[in-house]
Parts: sequence; C-alpha cells; structure tokens
Amino acid sequence: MRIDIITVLPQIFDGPLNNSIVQRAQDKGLIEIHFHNLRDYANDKYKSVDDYAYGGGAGMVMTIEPIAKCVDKLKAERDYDEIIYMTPDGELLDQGITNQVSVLKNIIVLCGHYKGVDERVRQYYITREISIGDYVLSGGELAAAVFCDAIIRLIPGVLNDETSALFDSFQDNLLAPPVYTRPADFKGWKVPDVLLSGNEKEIEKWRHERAVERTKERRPGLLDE
Ligand code: 6GU
Repeated sequence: MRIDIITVLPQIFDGPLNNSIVQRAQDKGLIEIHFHNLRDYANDKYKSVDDYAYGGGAGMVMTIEPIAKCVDKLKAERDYDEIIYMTPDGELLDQGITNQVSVLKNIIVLCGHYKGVDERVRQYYITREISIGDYVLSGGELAAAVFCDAIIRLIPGVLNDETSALFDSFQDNLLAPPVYTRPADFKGWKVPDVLLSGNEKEIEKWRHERAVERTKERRPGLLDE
C-alpha cells in the first residue's frame, strides 16, 4: 500500500509514523508513506494556503489551488482508490472502515486546517471523509496519524503474529477479553484458574464469555450492530 499525505505540518507525523510497528512496515517494504507539504504547491511568495471566507465570518479557509495542484500531480502519476479528507464532520472511523481501507493499493489523505477546505475540494476531489471522533482537533494531522496507524497494522505481514489482529477489540464487534501474564499470584491477586488449566476449549469459552460480558457492560451498542 502507498499512502500520500497532503499536509501543512509534515513534521507532526515524525513521531507517530516513524516508530515500532509502522516504521518496521516501511522498512519491510509493506507500505510506503509519502508526505507533500501543501506550501510547496502555493503560488504566491508568501506560500499561503488559506484565505478569508467568502461571506465573512471568523476563520480562514484552505484554498483550492494548492490542493488541486498537488492532487492533480499525484493522480497523473498513478490511480488512487480513495482520496480521503480528514474532517470532524466526516464519517466516524471504526474498525469496519479500517478493514476496508487496509486492502487498498493507493490512497491520498488530505489533512484539513483552519475552518476547513473550500467546499469545491470536497465536491470535485474527495471520495471519502473521515472523522476520528466527536471532538475537534487543531488540525487533521493527528487524526490522519491515528487513521494510518489503524489501517497499516491490518496489512498482512505488518504484525509479527499475523493472527493477532484477528483477536483485537472490535474485530468481531466484541471488546477483547482480559489478559494476564506472570506471576500467577501477585500479593494474593490471582490469575483465573481456567487460564492455567491448559484446557484450550475451556479457555476459549471463558474468553468469549468475558468478551461478551465486557461488551455488554461498556459498549452495549456494539452488540446490536
Ligand atoms: Cl479528522 N480533524 C479535526 N480537525 N478534528 C477532528 C477530526 C479530524 N476527527 C475528530 N476530530
């Protein structure tokens, strides 16, 4: 998979996308992440990428021209499966969306700033709009980093133990069951006996029951989906 990220703040991604699992996925050649600084596509000497909103009101709007220039250049080089805009009024990200996107070959991720982008960008370029939750971030970059991390770890070969993503919370609309490791007894706080029993069938049953119980308690809505 190739991800092209269009942003005014590429440095924000240094931490989240250049560590552990995501870095290893890049080193292994399983994914390529390319950053495009929107200011490099600005026309004027001030490298401006935003302007006052028509009709007035507070807040700047990202202009269409630099975005169009950048997206057109990328689209001339290869076909894109999706051109995704990160915005708080987008579709709410969930594991179903990350599963869908993780099988794509080429995607563009556009990070919004200020009061957002000129609506014509959304009308004529964007194919999907994604939000990571009902709260507002200062920009789309942190949301894009979250989104990229969530899709990259689902690409085959990225996780060491390929099956482990299958047992993540949400993968089957259930939260994950509790986990334990050594010691089996810490200050009298004991690990459930069944997990030490070696009885695989009983352990599987216990894990499923705990997953359902935890989901009922914490996220009952997941069980209706
Ligand atoms: Cl994608 N962008 C911003 N700015 N805030 C958000 C978001 C995105 N998702 C949740 N909050």
